[in-house]
Amino acid sequence: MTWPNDRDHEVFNLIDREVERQNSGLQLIASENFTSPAVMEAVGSVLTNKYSEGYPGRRYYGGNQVVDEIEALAIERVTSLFGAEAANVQPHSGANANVAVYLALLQPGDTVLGMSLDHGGHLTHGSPVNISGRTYKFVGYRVTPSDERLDLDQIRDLALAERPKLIVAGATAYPRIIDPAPLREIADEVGALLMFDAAHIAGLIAGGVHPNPVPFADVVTFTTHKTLRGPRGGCILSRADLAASIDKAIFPGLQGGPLEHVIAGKAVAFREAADPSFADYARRIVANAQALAAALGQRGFRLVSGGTDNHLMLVDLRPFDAELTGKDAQIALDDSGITLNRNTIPDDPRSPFVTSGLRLGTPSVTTQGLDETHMVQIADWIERVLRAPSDDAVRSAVRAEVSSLCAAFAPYAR
Ligand code: DSN
Repeated sequence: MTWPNDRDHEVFNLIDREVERQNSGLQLIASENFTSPAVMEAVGSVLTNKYSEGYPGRRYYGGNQVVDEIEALAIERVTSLFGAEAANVQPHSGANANVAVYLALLQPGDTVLGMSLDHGGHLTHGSPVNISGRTYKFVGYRVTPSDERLDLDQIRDLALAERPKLIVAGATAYPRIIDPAPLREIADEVGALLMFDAAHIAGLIAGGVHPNPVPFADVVTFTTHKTLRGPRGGCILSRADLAASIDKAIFPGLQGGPLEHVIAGKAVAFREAADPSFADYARRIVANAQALAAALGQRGFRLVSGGTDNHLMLVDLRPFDAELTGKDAQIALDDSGITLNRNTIPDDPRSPFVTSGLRLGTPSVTTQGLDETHMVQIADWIERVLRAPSDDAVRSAVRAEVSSLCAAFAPYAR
């Protein structure tokens, strides 16, 4: 064997440090989770060695007998999990999944309706700095100033005025249920296709706590690593008659060789999500988010839209401390062992780099077994740190307490 036999301490010591960071701090980034050892075993397998451009049964390279079975299994599992007619499991990411759908269904310059990024959408829902906004004419819908929720009348009026070819539903920073049924009605009324980007809530849908958009949307995209708890990657579900165009858009349109090791990880995750215990996990994610939101509300933080129906919440820091920015709050909490991200709130007067808000999510802490009483404890820690954001003594005291709780619930063996 020609492999070097000395261990690469530089890289593996860094990975050990990251295991320690994930084990000893609270991970409250709404789009993250702890994936299972079985998923990681698949992703770390020899499948990484294989080129398999094409699709099962029609590849451009030899030696794909096993890979074909793996990819076919992933497709079978995900279509059965969500009740979809067709699936493409090759997107390397959610962004690639979305862009491939546009490539399949649109022509440059076509009009699309999507949720504005600064109100909770995603870069690929038409941001001017993203390929989506540079290629297509995206028109953004927003939450209302009064209740900070989506307003179906506004979306319908916009659809009637703009006559989009596609309506994109879904969000990355919206704490409420998005009901796909009325969006289907609006799409039908204006003759548009409907794409539902379920990246954040795929696990809540699989667990049965949020409505499944598959019966309503022409296409559903999602990532596999957020609430769904699989490996980092994307997936597209569609009506059978759109499948060939979507397959062509992913390969050869946008990507080259698929990551079959990740596709194997996706297959493992789809099986885990079909287990009855996953429904309980999804229910507990939402219960924890609601407990955390309520506890933060009691401590002077304002919850955008008043609370949450899903795995995340957006906190407006201004009523708690008008001078405290999202950026400074994120840094102070990170230094206290509490990891989350700053986020704009609707109509934020500060820039997206600074922000007046924080986004918090409960998929990871729920995976490690924390419950509603722990959420109250977490809200206490957040309040303590943010009352004195530059106080080193407070930060180190909270960091020690966080670490002691996490030691009892470490997601990965040390
Ligand atoms: N970066 C993801 C998130 O945090 O929501 C979206 O792509």
